[in-house]
Amino acid sequence: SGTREPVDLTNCDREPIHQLGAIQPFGFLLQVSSDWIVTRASVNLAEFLGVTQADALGRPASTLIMPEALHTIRNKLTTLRGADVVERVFAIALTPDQSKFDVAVHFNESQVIIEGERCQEDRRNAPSLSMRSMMSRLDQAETLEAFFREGARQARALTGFDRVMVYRFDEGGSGEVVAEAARSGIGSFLGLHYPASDIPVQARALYLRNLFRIIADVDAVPVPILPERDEHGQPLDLSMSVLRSVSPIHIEYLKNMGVGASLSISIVVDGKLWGLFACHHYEPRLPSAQSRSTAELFGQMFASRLESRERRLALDYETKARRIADRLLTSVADNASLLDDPAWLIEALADAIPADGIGVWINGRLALAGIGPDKKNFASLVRHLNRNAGGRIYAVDRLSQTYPDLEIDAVVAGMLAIPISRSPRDYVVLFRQELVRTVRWGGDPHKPVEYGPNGPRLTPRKSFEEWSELVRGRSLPFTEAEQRVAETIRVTLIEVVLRLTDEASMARQ
Ligand code: BLA
Repeated sequence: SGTREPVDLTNCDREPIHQLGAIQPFGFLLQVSSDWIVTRASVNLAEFLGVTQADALGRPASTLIMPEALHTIRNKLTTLRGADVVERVFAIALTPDQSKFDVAVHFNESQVIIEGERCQEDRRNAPSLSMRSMMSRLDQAETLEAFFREGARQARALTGFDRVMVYRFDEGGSGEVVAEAARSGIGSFLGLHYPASDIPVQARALYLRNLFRIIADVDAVPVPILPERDEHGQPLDLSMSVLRSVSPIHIEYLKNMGVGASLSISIVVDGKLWGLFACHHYEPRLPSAQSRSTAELFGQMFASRLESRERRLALDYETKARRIADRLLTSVADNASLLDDPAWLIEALADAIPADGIGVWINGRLALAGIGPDKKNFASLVRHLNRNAGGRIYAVDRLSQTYPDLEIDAVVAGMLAIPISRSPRDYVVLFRQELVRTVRWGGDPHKPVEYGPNGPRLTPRKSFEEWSELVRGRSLPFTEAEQRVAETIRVTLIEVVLRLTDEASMARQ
């Protein structure tokens, strides 16, 4: 509508993408009231049901869809009122000519949304993998990386898309391509990172409710649903719609990449949107409704497998970290001079808290391995820590922003300080390098791109560059689990250092 504020690159997280009032043309949409009178319809209705949108309004649905079919659809509905669930009926005849449709149906408050598309069961060329064998292949993957790779491969086998990526969100909503399965010769996005704005916040919220998104043809002309406003002046909420049309900004993004069709399947772990299977095809592509359902189910199974893997990994990590802390204690107790050997310490901690540098500061003496500030700047860092950290574990991922007066190499971006004496004086400090220097680049991120009407920003390549700018001077954050482990190590080291100081002072007496 003309009253809407135009969407551009600065306000796209406010675009009401669930209320665009249109669908993609590969199906029709009907909204009916609780007494099954048509209250809205897509203007392409006649192509599917032989009745125009204008004629359909105000008529009982049973005059458009055969009563037996309507009965089947209605039966599906009774069980799911109120829930965010879409039910499906495959290969059902809706009209007397007996042509088959795949139908999706869901409640929108008291109204019912019916979406239909022509059944394409004859084109079912997807290999008939059983869910069970797919899961067992996933379970055989030994590492998380192998698990993601296998997931991407299977999602590709199910959808037939040219490129399938496993895209993982981080805390702030930016993300990384952590696995990829692709037709050969189309380059790779593996390892690339993108800013949060590429999948704006309302889209991420929507994908948590509606787990499957198909954009079948980027050149498709959206089909309006009329009337646009109901009698209360409200637009239609298409959040749970299968056919929902697409934001022009996102269409632009896909076109700038040369993509013809896009599909994404949500990966929900512990109730949060962990990531997506993001799939591209370089031609238009519409998998059958049946295989889309299978792919959606696969996404859910994958996510539940991932959830238990992550739990197990967290447990393993804590156990391993406790062992490392124990080993550290025994080694240092046997040989106190090990504390003067930061290279040994960084190695000993590598599996628990990976870092690119370590500084051990005891009695004003500095031993440094890997990256980190020089003695003078280390001393002023220690003064800051003495003032602010209060004897506790302290982590930052933007060192130069936190302490602008330090003169340190921009490569040193993250710090985890572990106070190791009762009086805040001695420290073990771990350092991490700037994130943009540690990312693996898949393909060539500087490859030239074509620009569209919305400018050069709207491609993954350009977005990667923007992401790189966003994270300049930042490291991978030290996680909560890592900080808990650091606390265990702190307690261990305090004992050791205390004993060493006692021994030293006794020796002096
Ligand atoms: C949606 N953006 C998406 C989706 C993905 C991406 C996967 C889900 C829909 C789909 O499957 O196509 C982003 N796609 C990526 C990324 C890669 C990829 C990062 O292949 C990396 C390889 N997008 C922008 C900007 C805006 C924007 C600047 O880059 C807004 C100004 C909007 N993206 C946008 C919107 C959607 C979206 C509105 C929702 C589309 C919808 O479901 O209607």
